[in-house]
Amino acid sequence: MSSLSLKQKLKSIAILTVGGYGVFALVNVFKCNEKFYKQVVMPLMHRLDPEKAHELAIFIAKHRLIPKSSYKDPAVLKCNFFGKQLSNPVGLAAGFDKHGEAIIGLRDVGFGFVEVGSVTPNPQLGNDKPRLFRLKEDKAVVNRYGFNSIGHDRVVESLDDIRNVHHLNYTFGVNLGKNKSSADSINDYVEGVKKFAPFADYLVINVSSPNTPGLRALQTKVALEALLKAVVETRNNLSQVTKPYLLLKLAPDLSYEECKDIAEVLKKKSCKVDGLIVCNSTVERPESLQSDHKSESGGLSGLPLNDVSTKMISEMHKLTDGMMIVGVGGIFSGKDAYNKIKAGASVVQLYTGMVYEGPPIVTKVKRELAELLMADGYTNVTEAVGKDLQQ
Ligand SMILES: Cc1cc2nc3c(=O)[nH]c(=O)nc-3n(C[C@H](O)[C@H](O)[C@H](O)COP(=O)(O)O)c2cc1C
Ligand SMILES: *[C@@H]1O[C@H](CO)[C@@H](O)[C@H](O)[C@H]1NC(C)=O
Ligand SMILES: *[C@@H]1O[C@H](CO)[C@@H](O)[C@H](O)[C@H]1NC(C)=O
Ligand SMILES: *[C@@H]1O[C@H](CO)[C@@H](O)[C@H](O)[C@H]1NC(C)=O
Ligand SMILES: *[C@@H]1O[C@H](CO)[C@@H](O)[C@H](O)[C@H]1NC(C)=O
Ligand SMILES: *[C@@H]1O[C@H](CO)[C@@H](O)[C@H](O)[C@H]1NC(C)=O
Ligand SMILES: CC(=O)N[C@H]1CO[C@H](CO)[C@@H](O)[C@@H]1O
Repeated sequence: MSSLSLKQKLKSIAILTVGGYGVFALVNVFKCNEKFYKQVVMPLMHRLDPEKAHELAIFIAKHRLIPKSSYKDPAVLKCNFFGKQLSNPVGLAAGFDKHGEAIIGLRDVGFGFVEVGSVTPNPQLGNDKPRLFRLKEDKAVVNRYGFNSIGHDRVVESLDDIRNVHHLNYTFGVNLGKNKSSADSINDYVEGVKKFAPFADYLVINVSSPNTPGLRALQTKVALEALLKAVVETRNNLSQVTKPYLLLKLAPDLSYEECKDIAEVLKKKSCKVDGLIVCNSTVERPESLQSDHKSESGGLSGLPLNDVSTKMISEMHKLTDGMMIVGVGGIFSGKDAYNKIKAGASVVQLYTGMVYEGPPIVTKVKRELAELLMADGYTNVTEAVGKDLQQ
């Protein structure tokens, strides 16, 4: 070494350093390193237009270019999801894999289950671009995609392939939408139940707030009853042995009175769905928002939704006497997931967290959740469900 000139020394140090960083970077990508994604990969993704970044993420997941997570789900994360056992309770929320293209890749990332959709009966383009905005300072996203969908038939083809060619033994649901121009929205959901029943473990229909003062109470209740009756009867009439479960997804913009009305309707035998998803994105804009894009119209998701969602979960848990709840809204950490579970959620989902931290967020949430459960002396997730409400 001593015979090398100073220039040569500096050069080799430079090569080692740069080369070292390169190798380090590669290893980290392949290990799904959390910090590396958060600090390097995702900021690079964020130089892209948000919708382009979403397309790229789908492409990567579809072609299984993300290596399988090496994290092995510990026993404490095992949970029961309508009789099926999940290896962990952290699912992917609707809106990411809208067309059911990337389920296997998303399983590799470590999600316990995936929700495809929303899928509309006929293909539709959705709203004009731009329609997706990052609110970076708020760790939030505003979207007004307007339910762009390739339509039932093409998504059915893809799911049929996954179940009957790949024989995938993995839990996924389909979120059913309605065509924008549809005159009969009940029929759109009924069609969805029939089309996706052979493939999906569960199906989701949604209730957003009409957001029209005076149009509340009675009309909401009557309309909801008609919708639920139709989908529940359609599901019950299916001839297949294992029928899909039905979940109702609620908007956080519903008032407490509206939530009470919904809970009342859900008690009727003819309207009995199997669970709730709490909650969808919000049309509200909290005062706390800092980002430039805060006034864009559309649904707001991410951190600002976290507490709103957790509060709504505990309200619905109480109002429905402990109906099964999928908790979603602003989950970025194991603690966020744990809070929702203690508020009454049996499993959770996330979406926006992945926009900011990439796929490693799944392992992070799972690892932290497992630590919190064990620290509190639980042997599995199910034992902690609703614990905050029993004290
Ligand atoms: C870009 C984007 C698209 C979405 N599309 C749908 C959708 O098609 N159907 C649906 O039910 N929810 C949709 N959602 C709502 C999410 O499923 C979820 O309820 C909401 O984002 C709150 O979770 P989060 O804060 O973890 O993102 C979408 C959310 C985002 C960010
Ligand atoms: C979780 O624990 C409870 C009680 O300890 C037990 O009854 C249940 O079967 C366990 N669930 C799973 C999925 O292991
Ligand atoms: C599917 O996987 C579960 C565990 O996740 C297992 O208990 C079950 O036997 C599997 N079913 C089939 C048909 O392989
Ligand atoms: C879907 O949209 C079309 C028009 O885009 C509408 O006519 C139809 O009623 C909707 N429902 C179904 C089930 O096709
Ligand atoms: C379900 O089956 C019953 C009995 O065959 C029938 O009367 C009813 O119309 C069916 N409902 C739906 C929504 O298919
Ligand atoms: C969710 O909320 C948005 C607005 O925040 C609304 O446009 C949409 O219809 C709701 N439902 C679903 C299934 O996304
Ligand atoms: C995807 C979808 O069909 N969303 C619907 C949710 O429910 C409201 C009404 O409550 C509809 O306006 C949305 O189109």
